[in-house]
Amino acid sequence: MSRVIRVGAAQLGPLQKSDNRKVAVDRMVALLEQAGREGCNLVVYPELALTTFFPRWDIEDPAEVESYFEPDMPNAAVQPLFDRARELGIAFYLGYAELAKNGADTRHFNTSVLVGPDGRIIGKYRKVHLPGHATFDPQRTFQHLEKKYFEPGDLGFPVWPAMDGLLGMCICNDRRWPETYRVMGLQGVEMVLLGFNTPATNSQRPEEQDELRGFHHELSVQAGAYQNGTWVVAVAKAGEEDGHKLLGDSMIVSPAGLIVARTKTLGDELAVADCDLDDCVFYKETVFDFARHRRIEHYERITKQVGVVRPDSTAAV
Ligand code: CDT
Repeated sequence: MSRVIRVGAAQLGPLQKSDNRKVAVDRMVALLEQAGREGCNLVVYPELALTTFFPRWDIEDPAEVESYFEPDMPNAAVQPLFDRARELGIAFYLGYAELAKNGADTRHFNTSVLVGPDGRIIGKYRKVHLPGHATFDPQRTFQHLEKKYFEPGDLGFPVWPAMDGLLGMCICNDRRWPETYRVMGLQGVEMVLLGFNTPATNSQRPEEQDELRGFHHELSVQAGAYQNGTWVVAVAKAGEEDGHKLLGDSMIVSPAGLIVARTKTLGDELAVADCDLDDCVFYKETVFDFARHRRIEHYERITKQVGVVRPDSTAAV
């Protein structure tokens, strides 16, 4: 039985503050149509795909903050995407800002869903590694207030049986953390789907520009793929949003850690690759056969300790 998934990495160009959900959804449906013509079974969209990357602003009006969040998924604005994907029989990953309601209690997450070819939500992931800060930082050239607008995800890093394989999700900054991939790797993940919005400059180090930012992006994704013997599909919202530049370089990375397809522009663009899930097997059964080679007796610090604890320099040797 062939386990090839034809994946479309559906990069979105910029979404301005003035763009409503319909602008985003129309563009996503256009990419979906192209993916259908190219025979894709799975389409991956970016993080926070329905709006501009609002955490770059310190928004004070609670109503304006709430306007970026989705209380329901799907909802009327995104229903055309769900409907068309179901008609075409295409599964998809979608990132959005989630308003989770439990009675009067409301919680805010940076979320993604995996939607099956039948239009049903197979799985939900809430971003664990929130970058940035929680209050206005005057030292930065622009803000990155994810810690103000979202709480850390509470669902862990599950892996779902889907499309004859095991699929996992993460979001943007999660890709920089080896733990993200390893926790999914330990569940046998064969394809990690991830959307991102990565500023093209470092707000705390303006001389750090696209080239190094792009290198760190590729380094993190390629290492995560190889070290866990898994495909990784990383998809950007790219280009200039209200004067703020975001990286492009959406890519599909093989379990060998190789980039097999990538976008070339900073606009709406589809990069397609045939991803054979059986390509994971060699790595999972040899160099990264976890059961044979991992030495968990030496890994205790990874779950017991958050920050760095240096050896006490005054201790006797
Ligand atoms: N959206 C998001 O998570 N962006 C972060 C910026 C961090 S700057 C190193 C990212 O990892 O791309």
